[in-house]
Amino acid sequence: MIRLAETELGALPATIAAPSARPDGIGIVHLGLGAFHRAHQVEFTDDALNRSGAPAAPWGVCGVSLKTAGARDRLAAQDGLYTLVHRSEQGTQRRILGSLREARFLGDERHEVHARLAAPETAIVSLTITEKGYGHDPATGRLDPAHPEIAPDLVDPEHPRSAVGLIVASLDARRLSHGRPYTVLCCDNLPHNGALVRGLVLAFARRRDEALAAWIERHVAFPSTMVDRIVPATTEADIEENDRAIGMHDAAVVVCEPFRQWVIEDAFVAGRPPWELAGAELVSDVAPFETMKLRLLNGSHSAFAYLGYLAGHEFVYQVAAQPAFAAYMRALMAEAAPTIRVPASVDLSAYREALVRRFGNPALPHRTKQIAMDGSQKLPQRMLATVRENLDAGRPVARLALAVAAWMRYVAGVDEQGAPIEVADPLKAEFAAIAQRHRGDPRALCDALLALRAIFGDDLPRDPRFAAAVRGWLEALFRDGAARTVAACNQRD
Ligand code: NAI
Ligand code: CS2
Repeated sequence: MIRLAETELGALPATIAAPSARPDGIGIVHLGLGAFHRAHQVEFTDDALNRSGAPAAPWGVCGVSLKTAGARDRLAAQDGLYTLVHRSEQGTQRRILGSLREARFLGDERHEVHARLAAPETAIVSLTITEKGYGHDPATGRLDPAHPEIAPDLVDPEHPRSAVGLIVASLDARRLSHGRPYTVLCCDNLPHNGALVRGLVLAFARRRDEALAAWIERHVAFPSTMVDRIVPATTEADIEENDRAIGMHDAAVVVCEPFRQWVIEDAFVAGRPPWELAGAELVSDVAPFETMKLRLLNGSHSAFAYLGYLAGHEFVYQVAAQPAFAAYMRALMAEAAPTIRVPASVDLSAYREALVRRFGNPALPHRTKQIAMDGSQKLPQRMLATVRENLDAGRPVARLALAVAAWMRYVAGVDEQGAPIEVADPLKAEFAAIAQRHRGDPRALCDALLALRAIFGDDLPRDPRFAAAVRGWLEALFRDGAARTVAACNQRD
């Protein structure tokens, strides 16, 4: 079978949309060449350039993987081209995206990556490196100088391996050469993600050189964003199915839901593509949108991941199809809703119902296990911030506490059939040691996990309402299982 490449575009079936944009120059370096970036930002860029009437404008993307060579290898062999597949009950749509012009791997192309980051034409450095990729303390948002990815970069800042180290090194090179800054655009599911990354970059820079930190503070922009589109990991079956549909081999296909949203703080120091032409919302304050999405969508997603996995459901749509779980999701969102400053443009109840439908999309198998990853990095913004605000206001936290207890039951590492759970998390070794120490004693297990300051801070373990609620649910999960515990929770007022 021929391989997808620039030279093969003419051989695509008429039903497959060829790239609507093919930028001539590179203006964006993206760190974290994963599925989400390629299903979201790249599609927005293709559409923006196409609708601007300048499909070749120099807003091409150089995608960089910091960790593994796989994505680079797959994409470089296809001139950066790949298929984006929208799947829903209404059907499947495919298109080839064209804005990704280069794929690099830091591990064996350090010089090329650094040259791109230092190039005056590079106006934006965007990121999707997952919540765990920033070397920060999730409970405080501050840089963790002892973090395994940050500490070596502080010792050897000329050869950074972390994203933060790489950004600081390239900004220093720009300061000392042509002096042109760029905009740092975080597209990860983190709270106030622009301000958070700004704080990390400045903290790292200050440890190197106060003058460098001052320059970054004065010249570099870090707009916040809210990003939204459900993009499961690509499977072998997805690749085979797509190859049959496009009549050629595409090793880099990405599958997603049709829905997409991107809300961006409009603060750029060196220009940006006209993303508003593709439906992106350029605003002065992203916070209401971000809080709404992180607490309602991602909060429910994580609750469904842990409770659904424990109840034996491999995919999110299977969990959403259970009336008791759908009822629980609605109640969980109702518990979080009072903490949300609803954006003027949003009908919150319609937004919440749309989330239930999106989770229920049977054409998009999204593994509960994938979402269950990195809970230590996700719980603070998805659940614990909501818990704090409700506790302060004397509002209920029962549904949130059940979701936290389900995370505890999951990281204890053994499922309801006694089979081991493959816990993926930077703190998994600590979880395993705690679970071993407190096997058979859910209350002690709960207290030991609550004592993890990097997740729960100093306040939540000491809050008797929260601690008692989580302890109670964890005991119920071990005694009755997830399905019956969710049903019992729904009986609560
Ligand atoms: P993915 O697994 O396809 O890609 C993750 C990328 O991050 C890979 O390039 C990987 O090498 C890199 N990475 C992982 N750990 C890293 C580290 N410590 N330092 C540097 N790079 C690291 O995942 P996907 O789907 O692209 O998601 C990535 C992030 O995008 C999520 O964590 C989330 O913040 C955001 N996102 C994802 C959505 C989705 O539905 N997949 C939707 C909205 C946001
Ligand atoms: C998911 C998100 O894996 C996860 O943690 O909750 O990636 C989710 O799919 C997106 O945020 C949807 O926009």
